[in-house]
Amino acid sequence: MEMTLRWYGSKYDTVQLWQIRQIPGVKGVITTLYNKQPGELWEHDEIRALRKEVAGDGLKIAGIESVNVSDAIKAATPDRDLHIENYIKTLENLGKEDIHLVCYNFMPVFDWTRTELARKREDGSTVLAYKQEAVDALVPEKMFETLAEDTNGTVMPGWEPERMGHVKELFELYKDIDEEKLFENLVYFLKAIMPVCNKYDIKMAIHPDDPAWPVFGLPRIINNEQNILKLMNAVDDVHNGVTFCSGSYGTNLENDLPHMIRVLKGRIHFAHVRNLKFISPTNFEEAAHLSEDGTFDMYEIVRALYETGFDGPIRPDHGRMIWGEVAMPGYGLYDRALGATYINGLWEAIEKGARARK
Ligand code: DNO
Repeated sequence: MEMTLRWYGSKYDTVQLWQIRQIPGVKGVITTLYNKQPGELWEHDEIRALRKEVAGDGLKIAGIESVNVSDAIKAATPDRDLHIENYIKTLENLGKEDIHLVCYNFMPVFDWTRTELARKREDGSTVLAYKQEAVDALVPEKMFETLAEDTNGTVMPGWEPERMGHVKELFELYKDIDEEKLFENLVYFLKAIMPVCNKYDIKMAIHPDDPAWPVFGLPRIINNEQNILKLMNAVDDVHNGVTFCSGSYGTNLENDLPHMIRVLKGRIHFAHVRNLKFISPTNFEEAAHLSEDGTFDMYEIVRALYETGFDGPIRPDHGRMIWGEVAMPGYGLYDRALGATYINGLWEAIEKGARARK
């Protein structure tokens, strides 16, 4: 595996590249052109400039998270083919800059959903949290208003004001789209981009739906073992792969995470490793990465990745806000650095243990 940290770019992130470089074992970042709207073309020179900036601090771009897929593609509106054409050109431009991993999601309207951005824990740290009753009591257009105060002045991924100003219209697009139709649209998109992915060896890694059940009545299709395997089989090409996000698949306690990693062997191109603590099956908060702080056995998750030969980028995910840091909720420096260090420790122990037993 290759340890990385997500970085939103110098205009948007409170964390600097030089700080990332000082985290033991981190040699690359997962980044994006954060100013781009879904459906827009990423020009070659913009990607080149980003690569050079990252290289200037001694790091590499280990992958892109995300090249967002537009609602036109997800809902198959008349603009779909134009947006796919832009997506293909974007992939080509990424390939020319030697970038071979792209994370994306296929969630309608909203990317990840949380109902609190700063729930206080016993030790005084704050974390992202989700409570189904809070979602049920909200109209979708109001979700962002209720959270706005806690974003610490940052733009959160997937919650861009440009899109969130049009939530009602976005909902309209999906009024006739059920799970089956959404799945068909995803397959249409993947089949269209596979030739360019093959040409430049770009691994597409779909991010699971978070939480892994329908929110505000919108369909969800990447949420469990059966559905992700269905997608792997529908487009049976290694470039159609998975971002294994323990914190997203893990929202559904019926998902057996180490088992899912094993059945997805060879198709996991990117891993997000984080822990959750459940108060009830539909009320959870994000914990420190350490197993004992949450519900998941992080050792078993990392062991499954190791034993299936996972060799792609991995990153700690949403961190707690600790030590007085003011940053994008979930994306501060301190707790993610602790997470990276912990995962590195698990990996080294598992690897050396396996070698010693040979
Ligand atoms: C949130 C992230 C998501 C993820 C996208 C991938 O913190 O996990 O925004 O990056 O869903 O496209």
